[in-house]
Amino acid sequence: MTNNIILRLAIQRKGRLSEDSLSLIKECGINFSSDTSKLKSEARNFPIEFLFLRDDDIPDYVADGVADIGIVGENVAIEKGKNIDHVKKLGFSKCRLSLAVPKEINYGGLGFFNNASIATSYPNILRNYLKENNIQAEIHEISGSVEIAPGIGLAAGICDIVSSGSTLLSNGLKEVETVMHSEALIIGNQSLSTEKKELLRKLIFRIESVQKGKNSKYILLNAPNGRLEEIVRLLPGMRSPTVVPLAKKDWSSVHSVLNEDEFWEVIEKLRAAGAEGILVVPIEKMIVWLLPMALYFT
Ligand code: PRT
Ligand code: ZN
Repeated sequence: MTNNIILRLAIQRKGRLSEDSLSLIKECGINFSSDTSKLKSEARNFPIEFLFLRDDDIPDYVADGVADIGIVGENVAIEKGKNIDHVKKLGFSKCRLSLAVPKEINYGGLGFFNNASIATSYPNILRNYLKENNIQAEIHEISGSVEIAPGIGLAAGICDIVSSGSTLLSNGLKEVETVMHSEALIIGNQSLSTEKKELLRKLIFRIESVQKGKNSKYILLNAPNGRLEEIVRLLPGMRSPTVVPLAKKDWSSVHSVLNEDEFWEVIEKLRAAGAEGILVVPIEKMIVWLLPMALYFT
């Protein structure tokens, strides 16, 4: 038992990470008040407390142990360079950190940035990237509205977060290099007690079950027994498909789980193999012990 031990999770108070972070926790069956105007909130049915903070402060709080874990963009986790564990990528708030230049520039490669100045809010990531690529550039650190820097003559280019690309476009810029890809990430304090690690393991187990469910579909179909072998071969299932006889002679019902990525391709093959009455049902949660999580906790 983990009596009175509470895991403290830092979540962005307001911004691009907040909503998806809160929904993910709720999908894990954890009930709490998501009123982020408060500083803290405690769950009613899981030993976890939420701290609502600015995303830039979260790596510090986690490194110092004020929070045990936090959800931030990988870009922030890496930029802050704190001693924290990167526990689990969450698959939302996907974006990239890119170099961009005015669209009229005839860009011929990274050499363009030699002896040029680049405006960014990510000086550490940019410095490493330039070093790895042997480029000598001057880094102008600015905290917001980076995209206006070339237009006002502050820098030749910028290094900033890009998602749809429309901010660059509306500021007359074009993306020329990707420095890193980023998504939301759970970070963790490096000296969590055994009890807190156990709570974190439980939380991640739930998160992975929700994510796996979202990426999978439950499929039911009818098949003539003569084609069963071929159809079963197309459906891996969690272990193997379930096959039950139909009331109609020489027919069976086959149930299985399909991954979203291979879904349409397999459906086509099933149809060609004689499957009929195919039903597809969403899966709320799928309980599987996944390897990356097992590795983190061993
Ligand atoms: O107030 P607080 O400090 O907590 O929040 P913030 O304003 O610093 O961060 P926020 O909420 O903007 O972003 C939080 C995290 O979301 C970032 O650290 C990224 O990991 C991730 N993320 C995903 C993004 C974007 N997409 C994004 N599009 N962060 C910022 N942007 C900005 C970008 O800076 C640029 O101004 O959106 C603009 C570009 O978007 P497009 O779609 O026009 O390309
Ligand atoms: Zn921020």
